[in-house]
Amino acid sequence: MNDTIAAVSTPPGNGAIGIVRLSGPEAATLARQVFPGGPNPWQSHRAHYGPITDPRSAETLDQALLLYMQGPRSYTGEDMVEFHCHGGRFLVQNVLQLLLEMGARPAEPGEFTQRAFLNGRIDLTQAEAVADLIHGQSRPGLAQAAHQLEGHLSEPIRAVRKDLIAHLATIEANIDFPDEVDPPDLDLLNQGLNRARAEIKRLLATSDAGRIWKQGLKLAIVGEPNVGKSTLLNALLRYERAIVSEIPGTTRDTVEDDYNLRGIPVRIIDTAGMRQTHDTIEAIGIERSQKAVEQADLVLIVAETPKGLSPEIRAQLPEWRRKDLVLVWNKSDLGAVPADAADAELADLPSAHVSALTGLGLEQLESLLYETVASHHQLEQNITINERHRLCLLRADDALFRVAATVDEDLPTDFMAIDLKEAVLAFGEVIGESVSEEIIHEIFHRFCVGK
Ligand SMILES: Nc1nc2c(ncn2[C@@H]2O[C@H](COP(=O)(O)OP(=O)(O)OP(=O)(O)O)[C@@H](O)[C@H]2O)c(=O)[nH]1
Ligand SMILES: [Mg+2]
Repeated sequence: MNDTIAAVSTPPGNGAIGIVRLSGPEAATLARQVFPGGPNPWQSHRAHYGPITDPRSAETLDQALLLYMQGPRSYTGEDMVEFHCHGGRFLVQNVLQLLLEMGARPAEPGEFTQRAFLNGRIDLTQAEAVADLIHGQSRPGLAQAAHQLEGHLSEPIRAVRKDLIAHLATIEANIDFPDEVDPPDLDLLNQGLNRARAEIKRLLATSDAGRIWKQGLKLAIVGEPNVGKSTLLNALLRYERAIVSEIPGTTRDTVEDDYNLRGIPVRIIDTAGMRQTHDTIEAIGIERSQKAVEQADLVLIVAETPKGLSPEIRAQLPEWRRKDLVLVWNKSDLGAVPADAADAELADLPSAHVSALTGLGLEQLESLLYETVASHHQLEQNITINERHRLCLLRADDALFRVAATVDEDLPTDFMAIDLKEAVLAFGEVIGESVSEEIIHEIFHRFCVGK
């Protein structure tokens, strides 16, 4: 962290403005070499206007705004300079190149945010929230990320961790100085363990919603050939994505697109109709249909009124029931009543009557899909945890379970100390208080360069 890093922070391509960033002890000195304008020294947190010039050739590259943010009151906590240039792809690359030639080092992906973390400006959950904000795909997902950036996920973690550290301190003091320090009050310890585990349980329950709002769901449309799967895909997407024809076996390969289900980002997958076939290519397509179901969170089985479900589809139902299933009776414009209306095997499945062709019942189907997801997942959450947090919390919970067992069995306090320490470490890993180099590297390398 002794060197000064530089990167283009706006996406590649031409745009209205392009931002080149510098951070580190030499940021101001380096910037001064290529931006002689404005007062010397620049005022912190003020914009200064002037030319960017190569000092060796006196060639002017651009007229730009320079923003100087003196550390520690900056994103990284170090001295930072941002050049707001005209947003030409080559132009910003030239400005970056000039700064590199003056002595800056190219920043690694996420290195600005990593420095913010290492300098204590933000904790690890806040750094992750920055990435979630950038990659956010839904309004609730963004709201959760913004909340997390404010530190609202760290708060309960810190509180529990602090409480456990206090218990650990008492136990260790008693181990080290048994004559001077009383043994721990086991009732108090048990209460602490219960509170911590209740908090873990509450946080774990939010991981599902976090995944859904931030990463989205996969939805597969399956069924026999010619029932109108591709027509339904097009109707949901509101454009002609897949080929539709009256010939059974039209869709050969899976067809995917992004679809917004009342705010939930959904990857929707239309599949080849399932039937017995001797056609090699169609058979490969049907295999892919099976894979799509396996990978989906939500499966839409399309059937045609009044034909009902074929034996091939029925045979798969027990396996498919492990997913969220919705039954769609299509072609309701033809006026027929579904043959399976009183079918006991299907009675419990949420179902909708639609005409993918005319759009009849489509809104009700979308409501049903949303409700099906909502009924199995607690979608309304201010704060959600991600997979990394989930694994840390599970580890903490295991350790606390062992502490409780040790207390129960009246075992020596040394045993309690070991597992309490493990729980404290796991909590610390969530917020980044105790975290390995590898994990830090892994988290920040998922960021863009320049962030
Ligand atoms: N009347 C009516 N016809 C429909 C409806 N939906 C689809 N069709 C027709 O049914 C035929 C098959 O539609 P597709 O969407 O290609 O069916 P598919 O399930 O994708 O078929 P495969 O790709 O072969 O598996 C086409 O002629 C559609 O116009 C509907 O709601 N009402
Ligand atoms: Mg099709």
